[in-house]
Amino acid sequence: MSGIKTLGQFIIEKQADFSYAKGELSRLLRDIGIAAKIVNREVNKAGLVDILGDAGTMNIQGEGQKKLDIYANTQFISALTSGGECCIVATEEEDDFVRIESPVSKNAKYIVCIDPLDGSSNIDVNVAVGTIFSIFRRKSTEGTATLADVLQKGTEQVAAGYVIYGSSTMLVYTTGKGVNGFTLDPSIGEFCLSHPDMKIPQDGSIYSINEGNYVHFPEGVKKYIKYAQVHDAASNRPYTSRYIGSMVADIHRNLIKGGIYIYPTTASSPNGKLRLLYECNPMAFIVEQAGGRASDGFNRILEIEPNELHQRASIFIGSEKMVRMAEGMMAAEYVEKIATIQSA
Ligand code: P6P
Repeated sequence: MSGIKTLGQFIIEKQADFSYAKGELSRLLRDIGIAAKIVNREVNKAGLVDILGDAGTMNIQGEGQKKLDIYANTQFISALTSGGECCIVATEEEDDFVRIESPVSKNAKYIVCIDPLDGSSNIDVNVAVGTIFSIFRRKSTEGTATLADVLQKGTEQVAAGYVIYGSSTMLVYTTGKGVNGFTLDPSIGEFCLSHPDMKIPQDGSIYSINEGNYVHFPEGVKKYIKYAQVHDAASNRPYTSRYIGSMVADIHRNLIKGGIYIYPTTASSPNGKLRLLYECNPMAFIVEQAGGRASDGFNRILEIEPNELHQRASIFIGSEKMVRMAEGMMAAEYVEKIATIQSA
């Protein structure tokens, strides 16, 4: 395997970057990689085995769960349990956090927040889906970890990553020292370094948003969409609209090509749709580490104080110049609202 660097080799090599590291985080990332390979196998067989379609259950969000949602959730919890480095898993598919209690997890010090299979509405139509994970070190030092160990700001993450099950399967992660991408080579069953030191272009010409919700968008978002559609060759406009319906796939494309992904407040999601702990925070950590920007339109995502497990947030994430432009239009709307109130 000359010239190939596997995920495992890379993790061990980078472990030296952390003086405190005794291998626990390395083993935790290994465990996630193992579960991702198992989920990938089922995603790739979907359609051939009875893994498509609805599970007939709802998650706490009131969303219908797909069979593959449940399968992926089970695989990641199982891998994290047998790996012994994780004491709590907070997952989109469980109402409450899952405390990992096994003889090997007795001194586990990591918390994993995860969306086991994001974009699962796309599974039945063979469109890319993904896994998103966020890793914290528990803050409590005695007894068993509690909800307070889970509800940490995004700035406290020690690692974050996603897996995209697309034309190829990739695992992209950061531990706060840049972003690296690994492509699964099925012939050897290993994730191999394929995208070292990923950097998002500072500007771009792709915008990703579900324009079907246009009438319910904040005025600042409406203004940004109209700005994106103006013909102005000097600024590469009109931009291209690309919306896959899988956050992982849309953000992965924007990470490579440049672009902005926006999920603002809408009538059906007055606090935004995406979940702070296991969607917004990890993707914000990754994009910031790649040189991009992520906010809720006003505040840095990573600085938002979580109050509950499945807390939602608006998200504007991607190329720094594009996010700043959209934030400027959100701020202008806010200033206009204040002026209107004051002049009333
Ligand atoms: P809508 C998938 O359910 C998800 O959480 C993201 O992956 C995706 O970008 C978004 O929701 C799609 O939501 O309301 O546009 O269908």
